Amino acid sequence: MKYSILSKMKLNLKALSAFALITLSSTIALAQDPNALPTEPKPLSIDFWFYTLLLIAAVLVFAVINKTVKALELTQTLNGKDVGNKWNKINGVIFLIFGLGFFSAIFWEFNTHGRQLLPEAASIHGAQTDYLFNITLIFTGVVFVLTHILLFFFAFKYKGSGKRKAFFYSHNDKLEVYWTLIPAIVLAVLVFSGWKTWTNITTPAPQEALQLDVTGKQFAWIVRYPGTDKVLGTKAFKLVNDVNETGVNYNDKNATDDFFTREIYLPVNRPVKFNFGARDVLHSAYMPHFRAQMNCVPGMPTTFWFTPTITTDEMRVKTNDPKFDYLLLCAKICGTAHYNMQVKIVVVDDAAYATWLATQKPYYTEETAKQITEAEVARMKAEEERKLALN
Ligand SMILES: [Cu+2]
Repeated sequence: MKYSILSKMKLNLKALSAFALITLSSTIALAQDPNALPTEPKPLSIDFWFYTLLLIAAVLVFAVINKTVKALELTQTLNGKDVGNKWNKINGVIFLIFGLGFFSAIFWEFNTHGRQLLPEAASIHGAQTDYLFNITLIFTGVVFVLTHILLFFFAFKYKGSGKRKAFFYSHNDKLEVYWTLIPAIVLAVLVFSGWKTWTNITTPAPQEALQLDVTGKQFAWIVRYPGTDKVLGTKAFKLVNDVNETGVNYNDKNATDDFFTREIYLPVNRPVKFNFGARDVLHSAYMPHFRAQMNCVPGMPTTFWFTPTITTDEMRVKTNDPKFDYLLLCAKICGTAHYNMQVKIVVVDDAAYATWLATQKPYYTEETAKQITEAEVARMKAEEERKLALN
């Protein structure tokens, strides 16, 4: 008897050591800096061993408590006491405490991080989508709170007891009709209003809309405005070179007055249509304050239009933040400097927009034309060399 327990313990000890060795060695391997030179192993920090020992200690303490309780219960059962009801009471109380903690955490989350939400939508359709979001949140929020109160409170109130017997209730047709029909109607209303709003947002842009060409590249946005003719010149990917970054076709007379900007200026209360493109990989033009987002796909033009309703100055007052600025960001993880792909958007009144517009100069001049031709020659030469090398 003694021998067998001892050998079993030894076996367990061996298994435990093997497990610890595998776990620790693989964790150590993962914890190393992949860029570090192999000759200079990174010293392990004290934190690693501290937390590993803490974890082992916690597991052991838990195991000891578990075994002690089991032994106590066994003696109680042997003495003829019913142990089951005691645990039902404890579990019921734990449910109640957990439920209260759960709701407190939700309240904390809303209160703390709710303040970091976006300010009011600065576009017409943005207000509509926000309204949809709020309606959905109210419906689902009420259901969420009610069902969770019932879940935690009922688990406490109707915990197992020797005095009560469960009531057998097979089914109720009326009840089933109610709890199928009511959610079905509510969801149908939500889906229908969502579909209607989306159809509204994605209608073709009005004729008079300001047209902008926005191209994503690793890692910047290239913004082109139509010049005084208000028509963007065409572009073709075959014309892309180091100078003509988006491949604008300058033989098209609509292109010669186009200009590029580092900041997007938009006149308030006028529709603006964005023509999106990408030079290399997928990007996503994200303008959170206008509730606008559209993927920018290489080789596939995409568009989105909206009408800004609040100028930058007005928003600075509303948000009580004198440094507030609207932004165009990239919402697709497109590479190492993805986080830095941003352009400031300035929404101004008509007069300020006209003043800004008057200061912009067409990109295409004699000088740039020369540069584009030179870059094109260089590109073709490089292409020839590449073909020769392949042959
Ligand atoms: Cu990007």
